[in-house]
Amino acid sequence: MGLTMTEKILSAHLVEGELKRGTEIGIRIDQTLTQDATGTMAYLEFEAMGVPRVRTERSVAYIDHNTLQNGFENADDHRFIGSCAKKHGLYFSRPGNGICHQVHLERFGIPGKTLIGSDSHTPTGGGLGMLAIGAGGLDVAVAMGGGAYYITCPKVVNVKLSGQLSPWVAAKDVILEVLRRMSVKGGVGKVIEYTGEGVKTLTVPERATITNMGAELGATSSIFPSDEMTKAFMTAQKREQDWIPLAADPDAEYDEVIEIDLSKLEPLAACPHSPDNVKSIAEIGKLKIDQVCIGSCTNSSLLDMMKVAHILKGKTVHPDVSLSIAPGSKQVLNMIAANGALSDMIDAGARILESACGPCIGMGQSPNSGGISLRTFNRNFEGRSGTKDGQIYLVSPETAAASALTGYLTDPRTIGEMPAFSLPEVFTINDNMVTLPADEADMDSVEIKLGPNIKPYPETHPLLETIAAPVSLKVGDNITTDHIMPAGAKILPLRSNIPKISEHCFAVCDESFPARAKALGQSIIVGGANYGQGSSREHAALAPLYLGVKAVLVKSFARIHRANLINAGILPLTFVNEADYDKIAQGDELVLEGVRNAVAEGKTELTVVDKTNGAVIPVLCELTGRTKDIMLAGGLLDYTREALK
Ligand code: MIC
Ligand code: SF4
Repeated sequence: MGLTMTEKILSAHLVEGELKRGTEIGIRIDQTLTQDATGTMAYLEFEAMGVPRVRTERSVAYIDHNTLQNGFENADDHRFIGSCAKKHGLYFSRPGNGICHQVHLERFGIPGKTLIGSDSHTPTGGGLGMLAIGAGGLDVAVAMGGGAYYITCPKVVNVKLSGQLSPWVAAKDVILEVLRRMSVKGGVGKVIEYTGEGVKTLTVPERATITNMGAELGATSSIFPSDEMTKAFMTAQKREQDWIPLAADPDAEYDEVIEIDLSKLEPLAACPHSPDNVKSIAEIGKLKIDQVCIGSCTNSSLLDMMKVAHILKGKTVHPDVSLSIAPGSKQVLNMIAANGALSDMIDAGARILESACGPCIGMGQSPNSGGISLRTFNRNFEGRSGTKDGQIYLVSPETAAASALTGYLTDPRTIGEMPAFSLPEVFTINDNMVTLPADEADMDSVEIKLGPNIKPYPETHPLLETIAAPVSLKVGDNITTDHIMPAGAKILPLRSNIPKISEHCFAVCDESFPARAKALGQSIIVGGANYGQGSSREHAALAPLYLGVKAVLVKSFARIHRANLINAGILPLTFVNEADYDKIAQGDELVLEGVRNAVAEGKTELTVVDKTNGAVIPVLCELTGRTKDIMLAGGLLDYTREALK
């Protein structure tokens, strides 16, 4: 039987387990990336492990999320991360150099390699034929130290592309179509592999738009073949020596097959408040808009910017619309500055932002009250824009630019003929904003620079004999990490300070939660399906840990968040019968008798007794050998410390 691309990369990197779907495997990690909003914690954790130098082939620390510097906090984080990178052997991409995923694609990604990143959109690297996976900071810290990364051996879905996109229909519309078909839960436990004749019509940055938003499917990763198109991209980045071919065997076996004829697609939009709430522009009809934001790791490549500039050239942004544009990297910004495209954008009235995440994570450009905002980003969760009642639609750069001119959601196919756009033969290369690590001989003299807002990892505790605690919060389905631990300009600067940031935990759902949980001392959270979807932020586990949450009982979990809970020593439980969710109310006293023993003995079916109403509820606690030991130890940090002794 032939192999899928995923199986080829996994088998070349397998260090533990067998490639049997659904079982836990450990893989060797070639590259890691971090960004600043998760990076401070990741480097505190790395330091706590006591490994002097990273043991990967390449590890890069990026600064791209917290670049507002609305106080000393972010600048302190940047300085801390820079000093860690220098000392411990990492490349350091300074603020201004661009969004981690865009820069990694341009300058560091290599087909056939494994990459994990402390950011859920790390699968962007799949556009180059990497197996790139988003993970919690602590998992990345362990991988930097040379440890394996553990995942459930994924199912593999084949998305077969045929045909070619029509003019003004974009890669974004492809992934929105996949989201429409599969939903935000459809990718859990799966890698999405793109094959078929249509693949060769898509450039690497277009492929990267598609793999980037595979995160919104809940998928472990998404991957494209490495072919002549990949080679051309890497040659244009002067990295042809790193290119290798990669393709699935013709007789590879897939768990699911989805067929998409690119020529049949039309411009689409994800409507509020979920990336899978997808409709065609025609279906949505005439929608007056207030704001357009172009950029983010999904759609900020050179070609995206060239298309936007072409649409805006010689025109003026509609008087009722604010248009902001953030090119994805210094390379992109440099090139559009040199070829005049930037000037066309400025001329039309676009507000040019620095090459960073910016509005995507609520760092500025929040829309007006109830404002309708079109964004080329990947997430439109409620409140994420910084305006609680903001209505965010996710669209392609082409749709965004056309709409910015008319003031209405506009099908870009109505704006006239599309000229041919192609990638340059050579990109402008200047890596002067990437600082190299100190030589091994000099590393001892590098001082780690902390700041007053950088607080240590919260206190952990080995798993209790019995958990007896009230339900401090009950929430519904599809709770995102933006609900659990919101970001944005006010809260993001607190990422290095768990006691402070925990005061905002669940602020979107219930502002009284942090004080209540703290007063209770110990408690349990109850939730619905797909709990913890979205970001890789381990803060969504560390803040509950700090607030005394001992277990989270839900209908189902999103992959990265479940791993983060285990890493933080919080017990992840799922209902055996989903209907039992209705038997528990907020405030009920729950008891898990003898839970430590049961976990130690490898029991997966446990019982929760609701002391308030007498209900006896069977729950699943699926921990394998390694995750079981992590749980017993009180989390991955304690477990790793023990293992390194
Ligand atoms: C996001 O898009 O939500 C983020 C901010 O990039 C996060 C990481 C974080 O919360 O720091 C992600 O996607 O993992
Ligand atoms: Fe940054 Fe947004 Fe991409 Fe997250 S999704 S890495 S916040 S640009």
